[in-house]
Amino acid sequence: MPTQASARRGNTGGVPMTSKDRIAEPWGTRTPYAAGQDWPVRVDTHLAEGLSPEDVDRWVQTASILHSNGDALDIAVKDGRIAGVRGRAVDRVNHGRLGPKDLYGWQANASPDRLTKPLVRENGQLVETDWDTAMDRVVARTQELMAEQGPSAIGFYTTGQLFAEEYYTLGLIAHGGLGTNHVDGNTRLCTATAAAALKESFACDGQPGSYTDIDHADVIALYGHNMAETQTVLWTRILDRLAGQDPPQIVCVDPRPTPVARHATVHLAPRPGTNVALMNGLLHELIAHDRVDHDYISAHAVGYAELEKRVQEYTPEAVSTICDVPAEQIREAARIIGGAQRLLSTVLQGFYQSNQATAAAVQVNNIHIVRGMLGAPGRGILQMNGQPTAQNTRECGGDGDLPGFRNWSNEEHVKDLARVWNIEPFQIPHYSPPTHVMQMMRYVEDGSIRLLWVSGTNPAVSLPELARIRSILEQDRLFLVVQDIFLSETARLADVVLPAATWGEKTGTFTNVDRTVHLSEKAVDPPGEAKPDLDIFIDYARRLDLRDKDGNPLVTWDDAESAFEGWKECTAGRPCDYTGMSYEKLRGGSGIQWPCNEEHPDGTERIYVDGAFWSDPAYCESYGRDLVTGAPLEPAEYKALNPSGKAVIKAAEYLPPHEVPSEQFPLQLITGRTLYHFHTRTKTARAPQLQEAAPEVWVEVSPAEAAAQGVSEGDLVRVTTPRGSVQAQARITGIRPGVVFLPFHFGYWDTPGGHEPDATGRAANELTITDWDAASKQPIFKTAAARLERLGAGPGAAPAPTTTASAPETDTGRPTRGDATAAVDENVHATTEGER
Ligand SMILES: Nc1nc2c(c(=O)[nH]1)N[C@H]1C(S)=C(S)[C@@H](COP(=O)(O)OP(=O)(O)OC[C@H]3O[C@@H](n4cnc5c(=O)[nH]c(N)nc54)[C@H](O)[C@@H]3O)O[C@H]1N2
Ligand SMILES: Nc1nc2c(c(=O)[nH]1)N[C@H]1C(S)=C(S)[C@@H](COP(=O)(O)OP(=O)(O)OC[C@H]3O[C@@H](n4cnc5c(=O)[nH]c(N)nc54)[C@H](O)[C@@H]3O)O[C@H]1N2
Ligand SMILES: [Mo]
Repeated sequence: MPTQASARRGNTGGVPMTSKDRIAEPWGTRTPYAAGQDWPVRVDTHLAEGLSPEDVDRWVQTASILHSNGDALDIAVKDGRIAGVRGRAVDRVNHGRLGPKDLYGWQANASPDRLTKPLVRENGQLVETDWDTAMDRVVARTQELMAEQGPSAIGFYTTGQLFAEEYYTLGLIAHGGLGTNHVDGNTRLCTATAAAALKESFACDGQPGSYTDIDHADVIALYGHNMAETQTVLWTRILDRLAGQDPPQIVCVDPRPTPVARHATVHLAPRPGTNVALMNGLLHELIAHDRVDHDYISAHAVGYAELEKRVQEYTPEAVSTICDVPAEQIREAARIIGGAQRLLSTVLQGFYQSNQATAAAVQVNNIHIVRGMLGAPGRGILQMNGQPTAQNTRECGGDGDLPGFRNWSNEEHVKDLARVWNIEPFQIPHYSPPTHVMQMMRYVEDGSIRLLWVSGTNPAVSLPELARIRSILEQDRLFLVVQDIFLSETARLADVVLPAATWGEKTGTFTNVDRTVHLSEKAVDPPGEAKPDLDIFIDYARRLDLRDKDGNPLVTWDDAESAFEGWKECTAGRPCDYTGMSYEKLRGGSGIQWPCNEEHPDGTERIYVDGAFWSDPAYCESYGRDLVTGAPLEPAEYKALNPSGKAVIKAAEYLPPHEVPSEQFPLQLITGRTLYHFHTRTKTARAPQLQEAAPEVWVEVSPAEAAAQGVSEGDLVRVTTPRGSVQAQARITGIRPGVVFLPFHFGYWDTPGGHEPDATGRAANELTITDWDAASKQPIFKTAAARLERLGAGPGAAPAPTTTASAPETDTGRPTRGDATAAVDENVHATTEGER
C-alpha cells in the first residue's frame, strides 16, 4: 500500500499534542521562524468523534479541495468510510498544517443527500433512472444537434474543482472530438484575470513565485486578497514569520478591516473599483524616487518609457482624490515597496473581480519588473488561484484555451496539438478566442447554444444577476446536463442530472498556484451509482464513437493514470512540462512543482530566473490583448513589440467603473467570502462545525452608514441594486464608509435556510451586474451601486463570524467558537521521519 509509510507519522516522542478549537482559532498555534529559516512542521489532525489515530484502518494521500492552497493531507479511512484528515508533515506546501475547511469539510462526502443515481426529467419532474437511459438521452441530443446545427449548438461549462485528467479529457472531447469553441470553466469567475495578467506581462500563464518566497521576503504586499480567510495555511506561514525574528512588513490593499489589514504595516482601504489609479500612484512614486532597476529593465523588459509617461499624472494627491486614501499613506506604501530587497506580492479577487481587473493586476507585475523583483528567493509574484484545481483547468484546456499553454493564434501550435491528438488541425476550433461563460449564457439566451453541460459548478448561485441566469437556464429549448454530487440549485433546473464521485472517492492529480502537483488517491467508494467525472466523460466519448484520423478511439485512456500519461505527452516541451512526473513519483513524499522533466527531474522551484521568460513569439501562449477593448493583438503586432522574448510592461489609464453610486443607489456593494464557507456551501453547509460558525447571510455596514440609517447590530435590512434585493441582518464593522459587503455563499435551495427564489432573496448574486473585464472576461462581482433600508429589529446579533473581517465594532457577547467536536490535535513536535 502506498500509504503505509505515512501511517508511521505523527510520532510525538512522548510529548503531548495540543488540542485547539480551530473554529475559534482558525490559524492555530504559532511556530515562529526567522528570515531564511525553514518553516517548522506542525501536524494538524481531526478525526471523527471518539476515533483515535491507532483505530484508523488506512491513511490515503491527497491534498485540500476547498481552496487553492494545495495543503497536503492524508484521509483517515475506517470501515470503508472517511473518518478524518491529517496534514502531511513532509509536504513543501503546508508542513503538516490544515485549515478549518479541510479539518471539518470532509464530513460532507458522507452526507445522506448525496446524488446516488442519474436523474432525468419526465413530465416536468426529475426522476431516478439508470446510467444507460441518462447517457443515451445526452448522446441522442448531442447527435441531433450536431446534425442540425453543428458544434456551435453545444457548450461545456466546467469548474476548477475536478482533476487535471478530467479537464484534459473534456477538452479533448469538446475541442478535438466535437469541435466546439464553447468551452469554459468557472475559473472565468475566479482566476481568468490571473491568467490574463500573466499572459500580458510574460506572454504565458504560470506563476513566477513560490510559497517559499514567504520564508525570505522582507515585504509582502497583498492586493485585494484576504489570504487570512481564503488561504488560511499560507497566512499561517506569514503569521509565523511575523512572530519570529526580522519579520516582513505587510502592505494590504482592501476596503475591509480583514485579518490581513489588522496585521499590516500600512493598510490602504481604497474606494472599490479604483485599483488601477492606486497602482499607478504607487508606480509614480517608485519612478519619482528612482526605486527602479534600470539594468534589469534594459536587459529583460520592453515598454518602460510608456509606463513612465502614463503614471506621471498619478501623483499621490491626484490618486488620493480618486481612491479616497490619504496621500501620505500612498507615499508610505510606496516607500515600503520601494525599499524592499525581497518583495513578494499576491493578488486576488479584490483586483480580479473589480473594475479594470487585468489592467490592475498587470500593474502589480509592473512593480516587480521595474524593481527587478523576479526569479530569486523572496522575490515573487503570486497571481493567486482560488479553486483547488483552477491551474489545471487553465493548463488542460478546461477554460477553452488550448492545452499545454498552446497559443490558439499560432498555427504551429494548433498543428502540434493536432499531432498529439492525431486529428487534422482544422478540426480544432481556433478561428477566434474561446467563448467565455458570460457569452455562452448570451448564446443560450438567444437560442444558439441548445445543449449546455455543466460539471462541478453551480451557476444558478455563482453567476451574476441571478434572475437573468435562472430565466436562461430554465428555458425549455435548452437541454441542460448537470453533473454534480448534490441536487444543487442548478441541478434542479436540469434535463439530465449525472451523479459524480468526488475528492476521496476517485483518483487524479491537481496543481496549486505555485505549480505544485499533488496526487489525490481514492480512499473510499462513491455512494450508490455515482461515478468519477473522468469515467462519465470517457463514457460519453465512447457512446458518441469519437475517433481520430486513423479511425481509432479519440480518447485512448480508460483510467486516471493512463489519462495522466496522455496529459504528460501533451505537455512535453511546453512551460507546464509534466513529463518527468508519474503517479509513483508523486506517492509518499511531497508534491512536485512543474516544469518537471529530464532537465529538472525534481521539479522547478522558481521560473524566470535570470530574466528568461517564455515570451518568445514562437513559443509564447499569448500575444496579449488591448487592456481597454480586450481585442487580441495580431501576431505581427506582438512580434514588433517583443521580438526577443522579454517581459512586457503594459501601462494603463484609470477608467471609472461602469456603475457608480447615484442618488437612488448611494452605496457601493462588494461581495466575497468568509473563512468558514466554501462558495455555494454544498460542502461546508453539511459540516456542522463550519455551518454553525456562519449559519446565515449577513451584510457588513460601517458605523457611519448604520448611524445614518438608524441601524443597530443585528437589525434586519434590505440591500437593493438595480437588479434585485437581499434581506439580511446587519453586522456593524470597520468596513470603509459608503461600502456594504455581502458574503456570496448563501443560495436559495439546497442548504439550510434555503427557499424558493422570491423577494426576500439571500444570494448576493441577485444584486450583481452583467458586466466583465474586457481582457480577461472575468465578471465584476465587486462593484455595484446599492442602497440599504432598515426593515426592523432582528433576533439578536448578526449571524456573522467574530474572528474574521466580519468582526463586530462592539462586542456582541457571542464570540465564534466550536463545540467539543471542533477539537483539533496540533503536533509541533512531529518529524518527517518515516516519510519519503
Ligand atoms: N474560506 C474560503 N476560502 C476560499 C474560498 C471560499 O469560498 N471560502 N474560495 C476560494 C476561491 S475559489 C477563491 S477565488 C479565493 C478568493 O479569495 P479572496 O480574493 O481573498 O476572497 P474575496 O473575499 O472574494 O475577496 C478578497 C477581498 O477583496 C476585497 N475587495 C472588494 N472590492 C475591492 C476593490 O475594489 N479593491 C480592492 N483592493 N479590494 C477589494 C474584499 O473586501 C475582500 O476582502 O478564495 C479561495 N479560498
Ligand atoms: N457575488 C459573487 N459571486 C461569485 C464570487 C464572488 O466573490 N462574489 N466568486 C466567484 C468565484 S471566484 C468562484 S470560484 C465561483 C464558485 O462558484 P461555483 O463553482 O458555482 O461554486 P461551488 O459551490 O464550488 O460549486 C461547485 C459545485 O460542484 C459540485 N461538486 C463538488 N465536487 C464535485 C466533483 O468532484 N464532481 C462534480 N461533478 N461536482 C462536484 C458541488 O456540489 C457544487 O454544486 O463563484 C463566483 N461567484
Ligand atoms: Mo474562485
